[in-house]
Amino acid sequence: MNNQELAKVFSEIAQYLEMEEIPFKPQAYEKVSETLGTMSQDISDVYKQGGLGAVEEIPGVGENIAKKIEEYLKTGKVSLLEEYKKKIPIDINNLSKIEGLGPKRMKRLYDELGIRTINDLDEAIKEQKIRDLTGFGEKSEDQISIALDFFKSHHGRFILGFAYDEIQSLKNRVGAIPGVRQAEIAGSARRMKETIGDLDILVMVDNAAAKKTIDGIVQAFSSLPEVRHIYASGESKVSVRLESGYDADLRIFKRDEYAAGLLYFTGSKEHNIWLRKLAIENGMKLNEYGLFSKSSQTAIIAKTEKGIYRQLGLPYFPPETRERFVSEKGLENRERLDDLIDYGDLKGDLQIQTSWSDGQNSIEECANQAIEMGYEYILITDHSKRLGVAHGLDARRARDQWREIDKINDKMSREGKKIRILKGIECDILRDGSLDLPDKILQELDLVGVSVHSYFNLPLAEQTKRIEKAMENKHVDIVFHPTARQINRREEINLDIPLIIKRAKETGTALEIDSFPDRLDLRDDYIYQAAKEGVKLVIDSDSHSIDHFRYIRFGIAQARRGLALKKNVLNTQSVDDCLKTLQK
Ligand code: DGT
Ligand code: CA
Ligand code: CA
Ligand code: ZN
Repeated sequence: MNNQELAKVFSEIAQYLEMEEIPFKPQAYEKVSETLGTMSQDISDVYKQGGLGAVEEIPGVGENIAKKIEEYLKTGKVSLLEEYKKKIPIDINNLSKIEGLGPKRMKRLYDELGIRTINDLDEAIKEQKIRDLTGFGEKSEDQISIALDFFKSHHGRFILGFAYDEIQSLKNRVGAIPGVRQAEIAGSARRMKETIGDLDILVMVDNAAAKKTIDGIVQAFSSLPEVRHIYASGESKVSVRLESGYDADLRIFKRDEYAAGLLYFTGSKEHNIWLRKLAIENGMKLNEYGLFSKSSQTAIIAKTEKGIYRQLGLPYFPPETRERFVSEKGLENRERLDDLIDYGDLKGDLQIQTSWSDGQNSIEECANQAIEMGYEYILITDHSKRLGVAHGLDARRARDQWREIDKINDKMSREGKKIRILKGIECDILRDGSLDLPDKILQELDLVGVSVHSYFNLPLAEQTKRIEKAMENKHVDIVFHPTARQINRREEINLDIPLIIKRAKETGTALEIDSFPDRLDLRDDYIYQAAKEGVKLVIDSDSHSIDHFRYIRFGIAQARRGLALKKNVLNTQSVDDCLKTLQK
């Protein structure tokens, strides 16, 4: 997959253009970068199958950008970027991950202090050099310093959702290597953690597999085009750096050992330690090669993960839940496993942006995509007017949109398509907790979602009050991405979470689990608390393109990690029930 690399290239070009203060173009490049970064089809396949013409079909891609894509696919480089890199040689890729450090500021830091890298930035902060630049000051220096600490502590972990397609295709390639009976992803990726440190791949071979077969698998894996560098290669394992930038460990197990290997390398480490302790307490021994009885140190007594759990007197823990079950005490939650929300339980998606604001597709295209997903309904939630950059809707355009939705609903039902398009909004919560659109608009909508897109740094009491006030509005049904974090980029806003959960319950407001891979907001611990309190939850994709609908998987995984039950999640219900329970 070249998509992620190419997305990075265009994002860097966008930032260079902005440094040069070239109007409009930066936004165009940034948009294409986002599209490439999240589209499901491999860009090199698009080009191979349909040439430049097909590339130009991609939303936002004109002739000029298409040619640059072609140049990259042919040469691995885009000359415009190479020229910029010579002129302004800074590590944009990392520096731009520092919240608050936009292109113009990066350029000034380079021009005036010679800052090219994260290390340079670190030193400049330690020497308190940044505060003396005009337009920066002590407060800016502090903010950059905090953002830098955040960057350092999260650096090196990859967002699972953005790497997922590549991981699946790698798994399939490994599965096709001769002698491989089965290949599976283990580790944090199997637990569907938000981010992964490295990738763990497990391979099963026959019990009788010869050393030659196993060596052949190690060899074949090491020479896959996805592998850039081999760190270490042993008898039945190999560690590599992948082209996409992260590391992968491959391990090979014989059929009889495989279940214990899978259990061990799925983790979490704490889960493993607990299981090993339970085994010892029950006179057994558990390691990555098997569960052994006391009487015989050689006979493996369980050949599936389920079997191992059963021997230990435990229910089967789906991988997503294994971080939450790490001691006897956790077992008070064991009956929640029976009713856990599952992939495929959702009947509708409740956060979809269309081309009416900053989405890429029309309402009708989104409705058709919803049918593909097997949904019965979707809620259209374009942004409200305060988000000028997103062309948010004012009252007049909201009304225009409702007429359009009515028309498309009619058209689709005439065509025999079973989907209901609901009228919604993603309305900005203003600084004081009031809303960006008047009640007389909100009351006309099927469902109203509200969210924070500004003033991220308010103190705890003020920020909490702000959300509370929004929830108290009788038209507000859902709080979207309640903590407003962006993984690897921005911390959560300051919120008194227990109080928000309590007030959500009292006001009958639902909290969202936003599935977009770099949001996953609420996070699992908050989902756990909210679900236990019986707060209404919804899971949706926050799609800005029909290519994003598939991200719903990560929101469902997040909900499972928080032990949310099907009944906690209201868009598992049919459209009428869902509306009845969600509307205040
Ligand atoms: P990551 O890679 O940081 O996202 O997280 P994991 O969980 O994938 O961790 P990783 O790749 O270091 O190891 C994979 C699994 O192997 C881990 O989830 C549990 C198991 N494991 C690794 N080291 C230990 C250990 O020292 N003790 C035990 N009991 N299990 C371990
Ligand atoms: Ca790992
Ligand atoms: Ca590993
Ligand atoms: Zn948006």
